[in-house]
Amino acid sequence: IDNLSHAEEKVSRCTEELGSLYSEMGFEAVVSKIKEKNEALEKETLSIAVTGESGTGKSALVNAMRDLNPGEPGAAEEGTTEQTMKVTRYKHPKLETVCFYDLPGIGTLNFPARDYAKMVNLNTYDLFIIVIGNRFLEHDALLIREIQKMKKQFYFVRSKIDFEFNNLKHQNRENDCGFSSQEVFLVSSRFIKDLDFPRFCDILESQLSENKRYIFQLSLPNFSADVVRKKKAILHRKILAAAAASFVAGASPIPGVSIACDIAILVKTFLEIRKSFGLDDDSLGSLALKVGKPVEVLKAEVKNPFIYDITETSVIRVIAGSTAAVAVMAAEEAAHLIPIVGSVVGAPVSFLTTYGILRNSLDKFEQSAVRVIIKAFEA
Ligand SMILES: Nc1nc2c(ncn2[C@@H]2O[C@H](COP(=O)(O)OP(=O)(O)O)[C@@H](O)[C@H]2O)c(=O)[nH]1
Ligand SMILES: [Mg+2]
Repeated sequence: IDNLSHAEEKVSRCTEELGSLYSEMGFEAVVSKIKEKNEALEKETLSIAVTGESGTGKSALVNAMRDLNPGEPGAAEEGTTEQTMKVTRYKHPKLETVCFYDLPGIGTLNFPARDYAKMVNLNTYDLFIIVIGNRFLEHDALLIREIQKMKKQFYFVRSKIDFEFNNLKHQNRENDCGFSSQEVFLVSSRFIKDLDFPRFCDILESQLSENKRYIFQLSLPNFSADVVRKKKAILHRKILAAAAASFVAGASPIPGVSIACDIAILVKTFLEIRKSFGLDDDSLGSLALKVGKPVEVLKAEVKNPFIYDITETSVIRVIAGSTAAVAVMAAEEAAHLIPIVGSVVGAPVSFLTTYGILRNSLDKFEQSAVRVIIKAFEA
């Protein structure tokens, strides 16, 4: 199943592999394996703590990492000088198992260093981002000591680089806090595709466990073709899960198309793919605002009209249009599969059709997503 998650797998190749999995374990076993993996992925949580002095850009960074512009619904308020007095949670707008936490400063009157770990439940976070200003503070060192006791990962980020670029030219990038082996990532929450932000994400994800890595990748703003490619690999798993769900639902043939698959599952999965690739209206509007371009300019890069019109009717049209490729493949595969599966003759067809239709469209969605990004970020 892991082998199947490669983004570039072809449909035929994939069904071939499924076929062999299938003959070893039986189709029901394959389906429950796919379901089990998908449920684990959907249940997985990622908790990212962000801490640092007031004014260093924490709120802006939490917004940027959740792909929210300042002032958008759900965005953290920027520019408040008030110290955070409690842990504040910010959910990711598209993935609610991914949360950011703005932690209050350590060593303050309300949060003495020795009680801090307990008071903010330090052991519940997966990783820590310490946003530093132009100097390293004793508070940061105190916090790191606590994080190290918990054997958790922490990262230094210096933000607002676009703003402070001129000052920074006269400084060096080393920090002077006794943690000089640790890199300080230079980022700007206004220009996330630039400076160290992409590399920061790469390093961060490389240190996460498998499912946490997947949801982190899915949660990222679409700022590069590389991000889109990673999302595609995860969406491929979602497609397998949709096919498994279609099998379990025991989809019956669609009138007029004469192939079996569950339209509701297809619609839901297409919408999920569109959203993950940032091709829905909200995402495009938000991206347009971020890069200061008219949304129509970005929309014009989406060449496939189906992407803007995902309904039961249009999905049936897609199925009808792709019956030549998909249904033939599905029927051929079914011919191999029927002797193995025995009585549930209709079901594997619905699995293969669902898989085939979604998999065929995934490339088109990806191409549009990449075109939009190129357009959005071109000078
Ligand atoms: N130009 C620019 N301004 C930023 C950036 N990050 C934050 N700011 C601004 O700097 C101020 C402080 O940022 P904020 O995120 O509220 O800092 P916090 O107190 O650490 O949460 C706000 O006015 C932000 O809009 C950035 O990357 N670039
Ligand atoms: Mg703040």
